[in-house]
Parts: sequence; structure tokens; C-alpha cells
Amino acid sequence: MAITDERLEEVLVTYPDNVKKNRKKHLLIKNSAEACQQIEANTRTIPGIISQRGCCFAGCKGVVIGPIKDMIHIVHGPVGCAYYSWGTRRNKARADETTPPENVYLPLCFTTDMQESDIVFGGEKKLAKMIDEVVEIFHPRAISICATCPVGLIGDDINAVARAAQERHGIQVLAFNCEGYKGVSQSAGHHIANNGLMVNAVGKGTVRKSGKYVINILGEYNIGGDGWEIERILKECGYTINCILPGDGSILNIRNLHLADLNLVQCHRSINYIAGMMEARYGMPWLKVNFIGVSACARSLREVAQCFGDESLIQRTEEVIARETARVMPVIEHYRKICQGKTAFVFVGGSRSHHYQYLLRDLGMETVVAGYEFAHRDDYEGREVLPTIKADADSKNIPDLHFEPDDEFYQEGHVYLNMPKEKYDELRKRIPLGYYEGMIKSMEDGQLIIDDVNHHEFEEIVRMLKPDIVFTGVRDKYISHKMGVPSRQLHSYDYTGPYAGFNGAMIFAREVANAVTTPAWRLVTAPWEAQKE
Ligand code: CFM
Repeated sequence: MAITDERLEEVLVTYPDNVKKNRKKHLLIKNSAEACQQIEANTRTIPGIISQRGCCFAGCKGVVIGPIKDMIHIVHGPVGCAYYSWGTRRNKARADETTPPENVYLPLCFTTDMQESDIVFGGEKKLAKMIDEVVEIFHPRAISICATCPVGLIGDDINAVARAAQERHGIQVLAFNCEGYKGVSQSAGHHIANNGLMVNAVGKGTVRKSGKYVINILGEYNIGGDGWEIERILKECGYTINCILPGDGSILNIRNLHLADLNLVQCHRSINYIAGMMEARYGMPWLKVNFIGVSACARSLREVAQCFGDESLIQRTEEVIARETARVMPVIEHYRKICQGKTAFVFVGGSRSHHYQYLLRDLGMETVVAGYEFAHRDDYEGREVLPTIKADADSKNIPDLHFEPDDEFYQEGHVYLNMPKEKYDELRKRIPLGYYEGMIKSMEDGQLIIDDVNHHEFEEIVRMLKPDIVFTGVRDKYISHKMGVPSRQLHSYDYTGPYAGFNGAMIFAREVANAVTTPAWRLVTAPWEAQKE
């Protein structure tokens, strides 16, 4: 059954007036007759409502900084903040030619484990001592310190501790003031992490990789091995991958991030700040891509090749697309027979709820509801033109880039080029805007778009629309199971992956086909449903 304004009203009816007024702005039924539909996003969740969002610390440490494999990431705060931001996201990493196994620290969890006495007397000494210990035991190339709420509240100066430690040990110690309470969601943490990397790491290296078409893949987190699959495909097309930031990435490569020709941006929310800042600082163009889904993958590969405009690259790309498509389509077709016509509710953080709709379309499925936890309006509404980087202080007006006024590159206020100006202009002219369209535009009439869903709305909408499958995170997974609807986690991919690229599409198709054909969830009757009141 399709959603209508009246039915949406039924979802909101239990709210007090002011809450209802607020929430209405975050719910939208797609209607292409309206020229540009707008949705409220990136605003504060109403206190008392059970949101799916994470905190600023989660966005900084958990998302952007944590996956850097050759740094030791110290969580300055309670052990719970450290434990729950470690491991569960399934961002994978392994040793490579520049990072030996002993420098890969992701299997370990580091925290100062703040106790009551540290809160009362301050935790700076404990933090400094911990840095000394990890340097002595592990000899890392660099260290990060991420602050949690209590650290901000008691005012520990983690920047001073970092500076002193850096001098003592001669390695980089980066401090991130990403206290959980900052901002309205993890989005604030992405920002803080992006700015920190931009100021302290990007541009510090000097090694340009040899090879043609040198590119970075930004905002790829290697969840379940996604990044490795994307890397495989791009290498086969003939690209030289300078750095994947941050999935399976190293601080060594991040320092050389500027020594590439083009930035691909896979996550459209968490890392576009770095892409934008690199364009302003180094004149490196960037392109939004989507490697989720067979058709989306093919389109992204074509668009990247188009940026370079080199005939041999374009031809090689077509060969790879043809070969990979021929290989995976029989498998996709097999599962498509099972999935065809099924409906999905897709609710993920700030990027995937759009990306995965392409893969679902490959399987003949319809996304009846989609939403983001913390996306900004441009993720929903799109942007018709590339943000223009001006070679002057106006760059502060670029939407969503939020240059910090004290960043040195902002004050210098001009564009550096890492390539001849003509080449840059020519490259930028070729940037396709396909994936800049935002989620609303790519959805169909009558489908529901929802920002920052809460548990009440989630349950009501699942009950009302009865989707065949819910794609979400661990917070909603079991709610939908209790309601008899199967789910797959699109944050951690439960226990599987990769889902990206051509190989990932096959794995995803199998998982979804299994989920929608498993009768178990629909046979379950919860005890409270079996009992008559
Ligand atoms: Fe980007 Fe992400 Fe996402 Fe995100 Fe995240 Fe994630 Fe996500 Mo979970 S960086 S915005 S903060 S694509 S952890 S890998 S799945 S909410 S949609």
C-alpha cells in the first residue's frame, strides 16, 4: 500500500503539536510535479526522541580516523566509548608493501579508561603516560587522541598533551576535540576529522606513485572489504591508486594524498570536506562516484574515465565493464527472479540509503522508504552545479565546506595547483554531475523520504507499508525481526561483504534472496502477541 499524506498523519498523530510540526518537515512524499522538493535535515533531534544517530566522537574516531591502520588511536575517555567504537564497524585492513604487520593496530583497542578520580583531578597525566607506554611497546608511526564527552567537560587540554608528546617522541600525535556532545550528529565529527587530517597530514608527504592516472578514493571505509573490491576493478582499468582514505589506509599514504590527479568520492557525506579543501588548496578536481550496484559501478567507471578523456583508458574501461558484467549477470539474474517486485525500507547514515537503491534496482526491487540519519540537505536535494572554488577568501561561502577561519590554507586564501592550470581546467570541465543529484531526484513518485527516523516512526511505517526487507543498522534490526520483517545491516553488512563492486553485487544479491525467502521471521509470534490482554 502506498503512503499518502493522510496515512503519514496517522504516524504523527500521537505527537504533541510542536513535535508534530517539527517532524513533519523531516518527512516527504516524492512528487515530481513539485519543482524542487525540500526536506529539513541536519538539525537537532528533539530531546526524548529515540534517534538512530551517533555522536560527534563516533563520526571522528569511529568513522574517519579509526580505520587508519598504522596509527594508534587512543580514546581519551571511558572504556565504553573505546570498546563500542572498535571492531563492530568491520572496517578491514591488512599489511602491505609499506606497512608491515606489526604496524597494523586495528585489532587492538586503546583507551585511557577514565575513572572517577581522573574526572575529579584531570586526565592529562594519565594520557601522557599512556602515550609513553604505547610508543615504548608498539613504536607506531603516529598516534591520534580522540576526546569523549567527559574530557571536554572537565577541560583536559589534549592539544597540549599531544604537542608535548610529539616533541618527546618525534612522531606525529594528532589531537581531535571530538567530544560526543558537539553538533547534532556524527556529521560534526566527520568535519573535525577532515579538518585535522587536512591541517596535519595531507600535503606533508613527497612521494608521488609512479604510473598513469593516479587517483585517490575518498570516503571508502573498506567495510567487509568493499575498498579492496573497488581497488581491484580500478586497477584493472589502468588506474594507479595513490590512497584509499581511510579504509585500509595508512598515515604514510594520507600525507601523499595531494600527489594524485583526481579524487573519487564514494561516501558523499563524510569526506567531501577534504575533497573540497583539496580542490581549493591543490587544485585537484573531485568526482562523486557510486560503486554500489552493477549498473552504478559501470556508470562510475565510465565517468571516471571520461574525466581523463584518454581514449585508451576509455576503451580499457569498456573492456573491464563488459567482462565483469558478463561474469556477474548470470548470478544477478538468478537472484533477480527471487527478488523481483519485492519492496525495501532503506535507512542508513548519510550516503548509503541513496547508493544502495541502484543495487536494489539491479535486483528488480523497489525502495518504498529511504532515509538518512544525519545527511545534509544537499544529500537529499542534490546540487546542480559543482561548487566553485574561487581563488580568494570567498571560498568560505562554498556550501557545506565550512572552512575553519584559522586553517592556514584558508588564510592564505588562494588555489595551489599540483598540475598545470590548463590541465586542471580541462579536467574539471569533464567532471560529470550524475551523482550530485541527491536522493530525492533518484526516487519515484509516492515513495517516502524520511530524515532522522525515530523508533516510533520506524515501527509505524514498517507496520503500514509492510516492506519485504529492511536495510538498516543494529538498532532497528531486531525491531523489524520482531515485526516479522527480515533485515540486513547496511552499516556493518552483518557478517559478510563486500557488497561494493561487481563481486559485492553478487554477494548482496545472494544475501537478500536468502533473507526474503527465509520463512522464519514470519512464523514468529511474540509472546505478548499470543497472549490476550
Ligand atoms: Fe559515509 Fe559510511 Fe555513510 Fe558515514 Fe556511518 Fe558507515 Fe553509514 Mo554506518 S561514512 S555517511 S558515518 S557511507 S558508519 S561507512 S554505514 S552511518 S551511510
